[in-house]
Amino acid sequence: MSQLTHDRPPAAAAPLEDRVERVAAAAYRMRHYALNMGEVQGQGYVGQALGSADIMAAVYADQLRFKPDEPEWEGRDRFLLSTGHYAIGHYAALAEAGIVPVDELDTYGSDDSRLPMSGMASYTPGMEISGGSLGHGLGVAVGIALGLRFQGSDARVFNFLSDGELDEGSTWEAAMGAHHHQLGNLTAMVDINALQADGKTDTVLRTEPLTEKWEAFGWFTQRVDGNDPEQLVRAFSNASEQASTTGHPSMILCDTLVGRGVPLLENREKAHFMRIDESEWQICRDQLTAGFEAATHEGTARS
Ligand SMILES: Cc1ncc(C[n+]2csc(CCOP(=O)(O)OP(=O)(O)O)c2C)c(N)n1
Ligand SMILES: [Mg+2]
Repeated sequence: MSQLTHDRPPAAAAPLEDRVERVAAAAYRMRHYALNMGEVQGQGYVGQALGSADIMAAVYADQLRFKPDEPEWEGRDRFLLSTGHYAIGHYAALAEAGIVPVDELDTYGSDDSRLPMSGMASYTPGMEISGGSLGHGLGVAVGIALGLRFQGSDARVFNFLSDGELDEGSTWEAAMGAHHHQLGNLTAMVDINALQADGKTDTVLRTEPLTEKWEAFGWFTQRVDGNDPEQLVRAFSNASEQASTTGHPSMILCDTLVGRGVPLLENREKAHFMRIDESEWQICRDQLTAGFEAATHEGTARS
């Protein structure tokens, strides 16, 4: 069982460096979980899970209020995964959070598993929406954030989007709605991995300049290295501070690297859906561990 059993956000009381360390350690474990799940099927959206692990770790280990034994607790903050294909990364976060048992990850993608390859709300505890049809998450998030406000709840809504979802008009309609209704209880993150199913984002549909666009839509917007736990933790703190002072919805644009943490996978040509040889999984795990240990050692040597 992880230590993330909180009905108060852990960010509230801890010094910045403790928060960063906790997020980095959670992301490291989550990357291992994702590799283990990928190995069960021999393939999958492993690159996205590795690339977005720091973002999801920052949400689950630093921001979210939830009760692991009571996933539908009314006072919980809502985490909405717009992108059903990122479910493998979300399952890793749910395991780290103690909402899904770590042992259950072995059933990933199998018949009768609660962990199907695309995220589905009716199967998995802690999965708020079924996000297979891209471009709907932010609209649902706006509705939930509005509903919570009508109910007088102080729960927050977090929506995780991919950069491919910015091709969808529905995302921008929702963006306008969030600003119109001054949804300060809504924070969205985009995993800008510069990749989509059909190729690189800038060759499919150019969406830049993103900071300017989100600002023009009335959102408090920050752009960070989405693989840097410290930048993420600081951005989430700024977001909640802004929300309470201005009431604006918050956008955190996160530049990430597909496969992050496993050099063997970081520059794969076919990165959207990866097939990984039987012999490569252990190499992936070893590379992940070596990278994390080197970074931890560097941190210790510096301090
Ligand atoms: C509305 C909709 N259109 C198309 C798809 C098919 N599809 C599944 S994943 C994907 C790529 C979307 O971009 P992104 O999420 O950025 O891809 P990734 O970074 O994971 O490669 C597409 C087009 C879908 N699931 N829903
Ligand atoms: Mg993408």
